[in-house]
Amino acid sequence: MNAATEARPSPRRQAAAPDFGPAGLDGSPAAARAAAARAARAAVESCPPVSPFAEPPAIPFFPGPRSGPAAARRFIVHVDIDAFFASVEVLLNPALRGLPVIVGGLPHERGVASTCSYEARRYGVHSGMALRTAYKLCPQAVFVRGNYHLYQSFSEKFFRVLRQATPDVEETSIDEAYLDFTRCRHLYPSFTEAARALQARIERETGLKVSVGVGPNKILAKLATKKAKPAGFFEIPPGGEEGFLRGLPIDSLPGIGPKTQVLLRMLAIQKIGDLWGLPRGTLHSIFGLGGDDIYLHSRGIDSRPIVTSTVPKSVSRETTFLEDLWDKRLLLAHLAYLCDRLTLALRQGHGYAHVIEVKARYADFRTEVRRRLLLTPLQEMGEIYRIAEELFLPLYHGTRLALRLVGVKASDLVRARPLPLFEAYSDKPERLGAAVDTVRGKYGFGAVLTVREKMLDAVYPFERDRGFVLKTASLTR
Ligand code: TTP
Ligand code: MG
Repeated sequence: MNAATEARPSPRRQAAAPDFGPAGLDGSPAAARAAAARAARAAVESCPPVSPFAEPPAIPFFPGPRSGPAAARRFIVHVDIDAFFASVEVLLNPALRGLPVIVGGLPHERGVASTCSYEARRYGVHSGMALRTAYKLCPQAVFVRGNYHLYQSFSEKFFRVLRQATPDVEETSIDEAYLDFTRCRHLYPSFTEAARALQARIERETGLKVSVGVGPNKILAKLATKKAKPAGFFEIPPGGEEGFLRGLPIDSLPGIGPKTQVLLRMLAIQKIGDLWGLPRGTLHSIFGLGGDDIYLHSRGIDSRPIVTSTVPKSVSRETTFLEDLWDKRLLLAHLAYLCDRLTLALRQGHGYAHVIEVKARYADFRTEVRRRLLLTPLQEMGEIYRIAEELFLPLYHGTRLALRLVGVKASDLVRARPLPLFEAYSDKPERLGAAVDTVRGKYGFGAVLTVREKMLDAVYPFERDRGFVLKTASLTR
């Protein structure tokens, strides 16, 4: 048995949560926000005016020649496929080229758009938008349900091409990666040319357009890609960092979400350059550890290495139902099926989870999450389902509302299951998983399902190869 305890947020997370200071007199969130803004403004006003370029800041600005010899500069390439799912649909059906295409479901269906073509973005449609809203904004769009397995195979082809350019590839999502060319100095007379050649090669071999950003570290390369989108190439040259960063909107920095933006806008901070006037201590006191990241990233400083391990940080599977659901047995059947798909991904990625999380979204769109930290990381379907069920039942019993979505997530993944100290070691779970995969490899995913999963027969179309075709099969992120 695995000893398991309810997880608390990690200390880093706790510290990173915005410390909004004393609540307003009426204790409402709006009053608390206003009080936080007042406190932040006071903190800012109490600082002497800072001009980061007039006098050397505590931490030097920007990596590269300014902070060391030019040779120490890394050459990081960030690549992201443009409108990925929609582009695959267009590639396979050229009649869609030039049209607004929305992937995720049909206009009258529940659920959200996974993505859309750039033609649809002109009408304000974006990932995560309810399909009905997308239809209102762009009724002439072509709506497609999408096929995750198909996108997965394009993704695999994409990463195969990337790995031919350098061994140092970090996969950050299904269509996005960082590459470090620095170690390949002897292979490439010009890094820039090599990055451009890689872009052309991806397009040739996958048929998909990608955007490429180049910089001396991950944050700058990623921001360069944003500038390059769609289908562009943008390199931040040595010494060009300041000019590049100054005018970018603050929300282009990862980690600056809607709440942080509201607070910063109250301080009249709109652009990354405006952030430079805020001392690190002030950002830290307002946003905790997240404030330190904002301080460093806004200056183009980022020492994070490229993480080449193929084990992702987390794997999740979730689905929105065709109709809100209240039937407990059917809800558990969904949960079991999602656990099955999740553990398949764990086996494929050789990952074991230290944390299992279950998500429930109710009919009123309120979302609740429960997590459990495991002392021994797990991969096996039966055990993960048992924990997911234990986490889910209080979410189900604690409300009178029907549910519109359930999800399960495995995180803090490690590559190998450590040998247990107090239990006999057994490789039975691995052998069972491998046996199931062998049968499925021969006869399709649907060939091996538990009785509980089989209950979904009443709800969804069943395909032998793919199993049940859920309404929205979500991504692994
Ligand atoms: P993104 O790279 O974020 O988006 P994109 O490739 O569609 O568009 P672009 O990069 O040009 O801005 O995500 C890659 C794919 O992941 C996307 O095509 C669909 C899927 N996805 C979801 O399913 N849900 C989401 O919320 C997001 C953001 C993406
Ligand atoms: Mg993309």
